Amino acid sequence: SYKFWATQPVPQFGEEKPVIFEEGPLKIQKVEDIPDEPIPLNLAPFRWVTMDLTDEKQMQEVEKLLYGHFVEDDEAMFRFKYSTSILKWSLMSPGWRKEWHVGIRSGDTLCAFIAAVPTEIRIRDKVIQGSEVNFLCIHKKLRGKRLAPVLIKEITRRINREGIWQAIYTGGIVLPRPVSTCRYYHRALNWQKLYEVGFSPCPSNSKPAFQVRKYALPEQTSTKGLRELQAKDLDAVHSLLERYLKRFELTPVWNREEAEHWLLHKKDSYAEQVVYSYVVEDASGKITDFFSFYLLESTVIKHPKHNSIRAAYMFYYATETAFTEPVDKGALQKRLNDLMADALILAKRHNFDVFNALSLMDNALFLEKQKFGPGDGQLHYYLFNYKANPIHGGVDKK
Ligand code: YNC
Ligand code: MG
Repeated sequence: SYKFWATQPVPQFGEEKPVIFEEGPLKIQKVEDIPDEPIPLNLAPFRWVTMDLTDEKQMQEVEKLLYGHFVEDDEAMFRFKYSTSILKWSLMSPGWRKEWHVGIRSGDTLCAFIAAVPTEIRIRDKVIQGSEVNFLCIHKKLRGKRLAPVLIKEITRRINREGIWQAIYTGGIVLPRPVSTCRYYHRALNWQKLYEVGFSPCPSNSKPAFQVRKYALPEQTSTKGLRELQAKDLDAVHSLLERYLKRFELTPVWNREEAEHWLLHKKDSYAEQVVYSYVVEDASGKITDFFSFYLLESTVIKHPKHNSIRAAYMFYYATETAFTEPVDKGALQKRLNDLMADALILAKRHNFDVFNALSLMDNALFLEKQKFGPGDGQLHYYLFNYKANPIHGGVDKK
């Protein structure tokens, strides 16, 4: 019943048993066989455009389209609100190409968008030059017209023209065929507000005042040597993260420039801080741990008092505690809990309302203890043109 996805180089449902098979591309092509003209848009009055996100006006057009039409929850209470700062961070990462910021205009109005950035992806022992696709968005009045497959085919063409044949993407909906599925977890920082906007219900056996107390946090962090990430820490953090990510089966591979882009906040480049990163420096000056989270607001649709929720999303983290010989899982669990307890305090200090995390990496070791609760949402991970065995979110290899 997936008319479009049944025609694409992605694993189909029911095709293979969950057994070990050789992993790799599904379809091999050559750049010279990829059309150099856009996919026909047989739908007047629409036309393809390449969005120039270095032009503030065009950046704001993308922001506006997403502001009104991007991802909502099932009950249409909240909608992701991507600021121009977070769009710049997400879409202008090292190696970004203007041609991968694809729009459809009707007259002067931007009415659909899809985007990608290049990224190296490691799937178990193999590393591929790939792309990450996001921000697929069609104006609400143009839904159900089979425009999404056209956008997907056009961005595929533009990526293929650069000799890149694989992509990673995520979504809340089920498509052929997830390589992994994670659950969202939420930790209230400002419970009262989350209650008022209808995000956090009050359990029937509890009272608001009790819930507020349950989620209260200390004023001060407790990890000795904890401080904000600085440019001088990047080599150490890059190497620590690289080693830490080897513990997992599906990860990006960052060079030094990418580590800097994704982790270090640059005041002069962003109107608003997007990424918040912290390191632990021990008495000898060695970086032993780091963690990071980023800001993504959600619009509260139709609420008399609150316009938006400031959500912190757990990003990358790593700790030397993972590398003790012999492996000491208890010590790792304790260290991660100490670090994440401090991450919550820092997020609260920066006025975030909620801390979100997925059931991946080592998060299972701290989610419950740090009072995260499972949400309704799932996030499915997909690979385009790559056959891989299922990846079990959060299960570390060892
Ligand atoms: C989706 N999210 O199944 P079938 S996530 C992929 N990802 O095809 P129409 C999707 N495919 O089932 P509408 C999809 N949602 O017949 C729908 N589809 O095979 C498929 N929402 O097209 C769907 N953003 O145009 C069906 O649908 C076909 O008008 C139907 O538009 C869909 O960014 C959408 O949730 C999502 O703006 C654009 O509802 C619209 O409903 C919308 O009739 C709100 O389309 C915003 C929203 C999605 C966020 C995201 C990741 C996108 C990944 C796309 C796939 C990339 C593949 C790799 C390409 C590069 C390859 C290389 C190398
Ligand atoms: Mg459509």
